[in-house]
Amino acid sequence: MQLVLATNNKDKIREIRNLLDDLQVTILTCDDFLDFPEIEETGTTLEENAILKASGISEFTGYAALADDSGLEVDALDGAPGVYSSRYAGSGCTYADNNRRLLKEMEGVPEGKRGARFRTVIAIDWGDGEIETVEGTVDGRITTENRGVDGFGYDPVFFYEPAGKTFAEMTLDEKNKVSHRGRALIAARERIARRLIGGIELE
Ligand code: ITT
Repeated sequence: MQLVLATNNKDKIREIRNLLDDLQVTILTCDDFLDFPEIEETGTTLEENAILKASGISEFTGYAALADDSGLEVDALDGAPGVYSSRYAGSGCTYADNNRRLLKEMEGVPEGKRGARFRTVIAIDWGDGEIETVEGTVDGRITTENRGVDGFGYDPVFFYEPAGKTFAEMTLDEKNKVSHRGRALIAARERIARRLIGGIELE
């Protein structure tokens, strides 16, 4: 089975590859195609955007495609940045710009009110008219400063209580075991396994 990862985000590709590594599936990425398109995220929910990306790339490549749309939902900001997480500080902004804006918006918010969650919706367009979606979330809280250098995006400001660390202070394996994307991918693995002819052994 061939499965195209419908994303141009190298950080996501690294995490998704790591989690689907042991499946008998050939993972293709944007690097395997000429003029791999950037699908416009015009939806108003993570689910709509995940489906838009999976379907757009499945149509472009002719293969099954898996897309992830993720966002950070901060309680004190009524769920923002949410579906707009990648461009919170404006179009063309960097991860650092987004974190700077978030920490600014959260200035003065007391410790007990800094709750947040990462949410991922994964859509798989099987290329035969069927589309499936699965979801994963993880709860944490927003720090008052950047901590750690690993991971990407909002990882340096997302404190994960059970580990006593931010996601950027955790290794990729530690993060993948508990993260929104990790949890969504465990569900996605099941769907992929069901499609594999003859089935496979899952851990
Ligand atoms: P694609 O659409 O090409 O997949 P993207 O970066 O635009 O890549 P999203 O639309 O899902 O991805 O945007 C989500 C943003 O949320 C992303 O740019 C990061 O800033 C942040 N984000 C997503 N997953 C994250 C993670 O595991 N840790 C920290 N931040 C994350």
